[in-house]
Amino acid sequence: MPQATVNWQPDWLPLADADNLMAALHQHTPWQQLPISMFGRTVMQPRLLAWYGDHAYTYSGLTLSPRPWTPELLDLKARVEAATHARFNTVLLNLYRDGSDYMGWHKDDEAELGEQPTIASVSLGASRRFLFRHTQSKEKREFLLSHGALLVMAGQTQTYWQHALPKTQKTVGARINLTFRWITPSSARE
Ligand SMILES: O=C(O)CCC(=O)C(=O)O
Ligand SMILES: [Mn+2]
Repeated sequence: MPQATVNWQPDWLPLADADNLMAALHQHTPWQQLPISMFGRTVMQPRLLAWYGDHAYTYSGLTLSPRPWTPELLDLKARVEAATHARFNTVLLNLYRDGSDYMGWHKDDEAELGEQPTIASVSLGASRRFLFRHTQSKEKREFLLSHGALLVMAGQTQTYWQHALPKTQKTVGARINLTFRWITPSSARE
């Protein structure tokens, strides 16, 4: 991909580990559905989420306090750090309950992520299509994110490409996605 650094490992997590993690996270995570303001209107997000780690997360005027790391998430963080040679201090969990839950086109370019963030995404459960679209050329790329896949976005990816997880008409079960991020709180930035 031009002007991007993307690494896709479809069978990254061993199947038994992926199965155990999917079951545990699906059942035990305190999932929340939050409102988002779009074009001056407030609607519910088409997915559930949970936020863990060392720093709060601010988006669309909402600040989410972090939940403390769990043993499962710390273990997964260590494995993701070993695979990517990067460090992470927070993780966003998204639960797509079925094919009608989705995430629209966006960049992960919030100020607290800094310039050229490395974001590591682990997928569990139902396979879903993940799309990239170049902001200028409109060129598209597609990856299938299946149970146990690791997708790493780094370098200039968030500057030049948007990404999305589209709805699907197919009958699909639940999918959980975890994006590990390094957040620098605003108080620590100049
Ligand atoms: O569910 C996914 O694979 C993508 C999630 C995402 O882009 C995000 O949380 O910012
Ligand atoms: Mn994103």
